Amino acid sequence: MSEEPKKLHANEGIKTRSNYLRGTIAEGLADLSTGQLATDDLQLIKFHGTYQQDDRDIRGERRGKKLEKAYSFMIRIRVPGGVATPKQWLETDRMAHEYANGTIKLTTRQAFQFHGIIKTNLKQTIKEINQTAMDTIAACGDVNRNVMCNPNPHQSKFHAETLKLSQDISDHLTPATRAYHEIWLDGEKIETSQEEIEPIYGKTYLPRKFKIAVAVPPSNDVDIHANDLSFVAIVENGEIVGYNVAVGGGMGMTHGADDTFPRIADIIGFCTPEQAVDVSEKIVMVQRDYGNRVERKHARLKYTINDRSAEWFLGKVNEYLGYDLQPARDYTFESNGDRFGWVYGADGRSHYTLFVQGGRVLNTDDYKLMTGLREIAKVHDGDFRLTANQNLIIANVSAWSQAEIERLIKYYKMDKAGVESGLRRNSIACVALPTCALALTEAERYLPEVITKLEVVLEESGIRHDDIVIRMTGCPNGCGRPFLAEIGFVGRAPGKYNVYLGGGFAGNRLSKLYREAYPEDKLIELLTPIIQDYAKNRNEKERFGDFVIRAGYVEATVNGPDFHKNIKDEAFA
Ligand code: SRM
Ligand code: SF4
Repeated sequence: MSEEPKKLHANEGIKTRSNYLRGTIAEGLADLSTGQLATDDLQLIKFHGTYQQDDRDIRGERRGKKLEKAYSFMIRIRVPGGVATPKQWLETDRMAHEYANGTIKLTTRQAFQFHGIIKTNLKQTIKEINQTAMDTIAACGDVNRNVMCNPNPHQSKFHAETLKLSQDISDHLTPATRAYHEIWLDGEKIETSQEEIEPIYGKTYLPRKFKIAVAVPPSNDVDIHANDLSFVAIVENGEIVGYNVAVGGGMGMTHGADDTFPRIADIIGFCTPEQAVDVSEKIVMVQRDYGNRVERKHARLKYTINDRSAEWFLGKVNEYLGYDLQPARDYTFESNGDRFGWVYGADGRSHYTLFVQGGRVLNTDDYKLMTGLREIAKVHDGDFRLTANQNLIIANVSAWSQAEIERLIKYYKMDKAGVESGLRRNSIACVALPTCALALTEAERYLPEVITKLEVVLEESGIRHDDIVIRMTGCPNGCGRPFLAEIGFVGRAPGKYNVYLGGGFAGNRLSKLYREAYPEDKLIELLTPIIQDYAKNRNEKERFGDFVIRAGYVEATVNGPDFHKNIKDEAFA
């Protein structure tokens, strides 16, 4: 007897019925009786770059008063390759105050996020974002997202080329539906009888989100191993001769479900610069056709490849391309962090990388970061570049404006940001509470405090200024890429974190679970002896992530499926 076909995930039905992502979003926006949208539309609005959320800090209080949750919306603004003009910065700042909660979040994928936008302001905000030549389409949803690009300010020649590639890929893979323009920009409505065609995606788009990055070695700041697809620039004789193609990286997993895991990407070949957009299209199409549409937790490209093999995947990609990818070429990554302070480009322009704690741009009583950046944007004639580590580069500063920008950086104390330690400068925290619906613990609001306490230990151990990559997320979805950090804290339950150690400094090795559901007030006590041991017994230039493996704190993780396997534990079982 033949097996019953498995039932597709409910989201597949929502996409199919949505008439190319329209659903009843427009009607929902017009309904003033509630601050929320219809259930199916909550999945569809993600493709338009927005999420419905509620303020979790006051959820209990409102429940007690029998009030509707405090609904609001998060908007993710696509910033192609992470490059924004000073005018776009000023407009983003304005909208953050006029419509959102007065802050801008610089995300781990080089985008801006607004939080706290009420439904009645949602359309106007998205409209105004588009008026600034930025948009929100496909910032989320089962499609290709914002394509990341190494911001590389000091090698402007390579940057121009890789930025163009990331923009070309992004444009090529943007959904073709007119729904976005109709709903948010009052675009002309296409008759429903007139079938729209999505040439790349088809009616049901992809099984799951899809992420692409372009890296320029030796920097792996875009963390290629967290992406479905990456292009790694290969430079020979001062020219980019092509790109290695990496597939099947990803972070998200579910606690207690060992068949979900983070995974390092496989390098499957090399393509010329002219082939790269085509390669991205065909890889997306293979995933469209072979990705799992039954189990959403198993739907990312990493599982498609892991379930079948990288060789099988390469065969399919070559088949879809109609030609073969060439063998991969050699390259080396040195780090996945940012390089702070001033660097001077060959073209006479200078660039300042500013540490932004948790990527949150706001004013506090003693640090007026938001005002400072606004003042800089008013006099800046270059651009701003968002890094994949939630930091900001004031890039392409001309010789005549450099003195003034330097003065503003000092006046607003931005030169003091991150100077406390190499740990802080290499930190990432995801948003988590109070806006993220999936957060089990704090992250952005808590990691700075943990780092401050660890800085005392680092100081006493004499390694305060050594670079160590530390990342915290409020759940195992991994938005801050914690499984690629040397120290990773991942929310497990309120007040409890899983502690992971041993990620590679260049983002090329996953970490391993060291302690499960560890109480937050014991984290410093847990890490203190390890930091002291590292300071005392490390080899010359040995990184923290390498040391904890050599010293036997954790086993090295080879790749995704063995992420949950601790050979040590087995030996003692
Ligand atoms: Fe993420 C979902 C925030 C980068 C893996 N992510 C979410 C949502 C939308 C929660 C939700 O679904 O309700 C979070 C919104 C929180 C809020 O209140 O703003 C959220 N993700 C973020 C950001 C803002 C974190 C940050 O602090 O910077 C990052 C926005 C990036 C962007 O501009 O597009 C962000 N998310 C990532 C990354 C890192 C990356 O891509 O380099 C990952 C891990 C890489 C990966 O995809 O494997 C990531 N986010 C997820 C997942 C798990 C996906 C999976 O395969 O299992 C979810 C949950 C989901 O998709 O169901 C998720
Ligand atoms: Fe939310 Fe989890 Fe992502 Fe943090 S890692 S932003 S808690 S989904």
